[in-house]
Amino acid sequence: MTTVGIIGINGKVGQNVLAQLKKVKTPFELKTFGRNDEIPALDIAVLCTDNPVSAALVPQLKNRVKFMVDMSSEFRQTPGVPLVIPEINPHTITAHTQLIASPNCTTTGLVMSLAPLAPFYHLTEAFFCSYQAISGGGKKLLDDFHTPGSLYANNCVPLIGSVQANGHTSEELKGLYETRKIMGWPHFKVYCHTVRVAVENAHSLGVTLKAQENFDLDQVKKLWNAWPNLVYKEGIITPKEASGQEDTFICRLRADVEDPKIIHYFVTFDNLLKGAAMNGRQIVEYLLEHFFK
Ligand code: 2RA
Repeated sequence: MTTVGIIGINGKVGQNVLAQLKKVKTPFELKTFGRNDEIPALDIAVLCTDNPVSAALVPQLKNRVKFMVDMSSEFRQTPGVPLVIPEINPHTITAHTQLIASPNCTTTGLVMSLAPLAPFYHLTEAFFCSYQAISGGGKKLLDDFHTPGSLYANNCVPLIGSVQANGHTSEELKGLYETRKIMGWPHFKVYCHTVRVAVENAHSLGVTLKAQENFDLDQVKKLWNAWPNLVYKEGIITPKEASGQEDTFICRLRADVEDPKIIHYFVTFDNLLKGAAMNGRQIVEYLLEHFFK
């Protein structure tokens, strides 16, 4: 029987991945480990660990684990490590792949909206402003949010991650570089602001997207609705409804007032599910299906 191990079972990500792996229909043997436990030989290991722990574990596990799925950002830009959203680029995993990275949650929301359009439109650039939930900052930020006088209460805070030498935050640079890697578009432009808002769970993005062709709004809605785990809603949908759901939702599609090659829309999705644990589960499902039958 194929063995799947979760490493880092005591953290929030580990617990969320455990809940997700319980939904997998293909039979496998599940093992769980704390981040300091001795890890035996495994077919698949899901690393629910922070960057320094993943960085230390990956070389140690290389000879004992066939596939490693890393939920941290440590290896996302490493050449040869596929950065995978199973609805979009599962083909980047081959029998020779050993390490797979699961992407940033905010980037996931954006690329889920781009991928269905890509075969029909030559997309050239995207701008987004994010409205990111407190849960994206983990237990520490949730505790802070619930403490009287928190900066995050009744507020929006335009700083997520660390500010880099060029003035952009690490979260904003993930939006640019992870989008390029997942879509396989090294020159695609992404302009973004990432902002934390006083919403407990589910991230949102206001997106502006440009193509070389005029957009057909009815076709865009159809393409989104035909894509797995993606739903276009007439009217509005907010993070309150998206929280706890596996689908990524889009609403408020409209053409630009002056340029038919530009559209504007709103995306909302559960950052802990499609933005993290569910994506990890989908990668494991893909591996079980394609490499262990
Ligand atoms: C956040 N994207 O929301 C991050 C979580 N990895 O803070």
